[in-house]
Amino acid sequence: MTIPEIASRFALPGQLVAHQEIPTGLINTTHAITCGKPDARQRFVIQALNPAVFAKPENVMENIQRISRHIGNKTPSSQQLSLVPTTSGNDWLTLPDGTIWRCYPFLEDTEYFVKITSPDLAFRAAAAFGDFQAKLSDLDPGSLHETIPDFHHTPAYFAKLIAAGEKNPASRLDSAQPEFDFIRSQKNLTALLIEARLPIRITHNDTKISNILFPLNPDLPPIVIDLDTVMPGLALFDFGDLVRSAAATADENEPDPTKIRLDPALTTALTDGYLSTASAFLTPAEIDLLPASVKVITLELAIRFLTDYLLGDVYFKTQSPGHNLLRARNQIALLKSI
Ligand code: GN1
Ligand code: MG
Repeated sequence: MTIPEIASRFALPGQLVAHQEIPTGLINTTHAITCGKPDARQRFVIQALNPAVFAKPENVMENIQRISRHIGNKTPSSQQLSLVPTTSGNDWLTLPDGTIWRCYPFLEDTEYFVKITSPDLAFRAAAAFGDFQAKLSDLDPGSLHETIPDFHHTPAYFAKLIAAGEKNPASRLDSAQPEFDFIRSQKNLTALLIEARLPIRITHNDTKISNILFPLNPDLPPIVIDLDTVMPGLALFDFGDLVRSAAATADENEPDPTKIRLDPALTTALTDGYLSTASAFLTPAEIDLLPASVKVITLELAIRFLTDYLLGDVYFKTQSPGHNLLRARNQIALLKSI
């Protein structure tokens, strides 16, 4: 189906006049669409869930529906993502081949960052993710589907990397031997969070900094987006992933890994911001492990990128054959700087 055909299945205000792919995210396919009369143009985002990543995409959508309603009872609708229904009144569109599309209003007058430079912005971003967890802290984690089993099970990713190294299906191990050996030496770190017996909460699970939209009007609160992986998890998965992405001096795709390290001032601002909204529900054990979580999740991403490189780039979208290896090198450089 073409994008205009898919767009026509959603309850949009008027004819589609333009559409354009937005090349963000490493997983889903996203298009911005414009519709309506010339004097009342409105933009929307339509997105297809990646079937290779989400085995049961309807479970992803059920989770999003449940948490959006829960948060919606506590938040003005302009400050959260709310699904645009289909013409038959469903919250998402299922095509005959099983592909699921969803539609959101385009959040205008906002900006996002792949790298944050001001401590003030870092504080606001972290407070937004803490607030997101806080708003979901009175919803039973058991009421959500685990849409990607073991999504932040770092030891399981480690085991997959070792298996990929042994099989070496794309014959790429030679070109990644130092990275592979370094990660292998970090085995003990992989189990640190999983074995700490921390409480299961509802967490975002993909708190990289580009998953926050900042309204240009600084009086409005930041908006947390990309709810695909919201499911039961550990609070520290979110904190660790946030700091590794927001306090790094360069982003995941930086061509020169020597430019990447963790910025201490940004790390402090992120910690203070997160605690400003999350300290009300975090346990002392969770607070103690905040710094360690940054290491674990950085290592986890290094493992995931390197595994995908060894498997021949089957998971993350890449722009060149060495892209996942570069991403792994960047996460390793970041880990070494912590
Ligand atoms: C993926 O597609 P995106 O960029 O939202 C991945 C995250 C990684 C991230 C790294 C479902 O997220 O876990 O941290 O790439 N999402 C999934 O950039 O695997
Ligand atoms: Mg995501």
